Amino acid sequence: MGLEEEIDDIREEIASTPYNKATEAHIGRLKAKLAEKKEDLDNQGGAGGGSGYAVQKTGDATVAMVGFPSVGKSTLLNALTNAESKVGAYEFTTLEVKPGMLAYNGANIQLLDVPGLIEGAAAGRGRGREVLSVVRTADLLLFVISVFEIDQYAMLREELYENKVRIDERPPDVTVSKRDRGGITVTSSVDPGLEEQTIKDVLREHGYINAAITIREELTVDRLIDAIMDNRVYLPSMVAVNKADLVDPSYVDTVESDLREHGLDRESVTFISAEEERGLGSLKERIWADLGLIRVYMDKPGRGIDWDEPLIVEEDATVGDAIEALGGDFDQRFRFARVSGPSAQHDEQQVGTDHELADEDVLKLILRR
Ligand SMILES: Nc1nc2c(ncn2[C@@H]2O[C@H](COP(=O)(O)OP(=O)(O)OP(=O)(O)O)[C@@H](O)[C@H]2O)c(=O)[nH]1
Ligand SMILES: [Mg+2]
Repeated sequence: MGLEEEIDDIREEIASTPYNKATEAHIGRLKAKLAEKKEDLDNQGGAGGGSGYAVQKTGDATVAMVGFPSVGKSTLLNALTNAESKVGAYEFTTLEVKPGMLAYNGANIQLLDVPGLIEGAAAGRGRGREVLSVVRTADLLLFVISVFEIDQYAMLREELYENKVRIDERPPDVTVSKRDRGGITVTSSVDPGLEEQTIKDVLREHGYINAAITIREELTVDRLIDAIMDNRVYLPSMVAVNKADLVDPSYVDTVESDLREHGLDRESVTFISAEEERGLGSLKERIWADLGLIRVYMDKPGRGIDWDEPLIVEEDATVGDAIEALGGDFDQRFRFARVSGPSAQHDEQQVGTDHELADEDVLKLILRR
């Protein structure tokens, strides 16, 4: 029997087994086996992939735009960035990942037009893998869907899930460590939501014989498997609903109920028209907010405050993180810093490396010579 047939068989057995306490461990074993077989399948004919799609990550952050053909990804990329991506009235105009740079709040945000996620993945593992490898490295996913085809959202999420991308989810709070002896022991600080036998069986199915697992959240079998497999990526996402210019007022109710069906609503998405360049201000604002970046204006000795090119760091960054982002030997020469602005109690407050910065702070480093 080939791997694909084996996978189909396991899938069928899972689907036909009712889920209850008595069958939980059995389903756990099946799901763990399925995850392993899928991994084997993905690793078959491994060498191929990589070329063509390999896009260098640059800038302060990277946003991957995913969407079906012809939803307007290239039009949006062109409207938001310096890129000149080909736009077409037919499907599959864009066959490779196209980068563009969005300048916003003094930051350089790299936008990637990632075409053919669904088709790429369906057309062959090699091709799909190339597309997905780009998605996996992004800091934020921007789903671009057409206002007339809201259900594309569910399909995109499903395809990403199948390909080990977890969206708007935190990594499971679980640690597994191998040991030399003692079998498998389960420790949990909360009710793990699964039978101990299930947890042990799933671990065994993944090849563990002696191991200690510590669980700090309520799990499902799928989340337990995610915790054990170390190749899941966890990405935040947002949704742009494009072609809003084509919506007739009488169709708005339909759009809203379509959104609700997918757990979305008018507030959680951003309506845009890439073609007519509408809604793009809100979209940019939201990208910025979701990336969770802050601007820190450096007060440079003898040159004053650089208001044009702030240092861009993550929102919980400390003075120490800022120094690291600056590079060079500032860390060795650091004596103290002076901070003015939102995070400071008063202007030029003297702080150390563990002071947490806020958006639009002004930072002056006092260094040893
Ligand atoms: N009315 C309207 N048309 C749009 C909008 N955005 C894109 N289009 C049109 O939709 C078609 C497809 O746009 P593209 O930007 O090429 O779409 P894409 O998502 O890049 O498509 P692929 O590269 O094939 O995956 C073109 O004819 C665009 O002019 C919009 O906001 N409103
Ligand atoms: Mg395109």
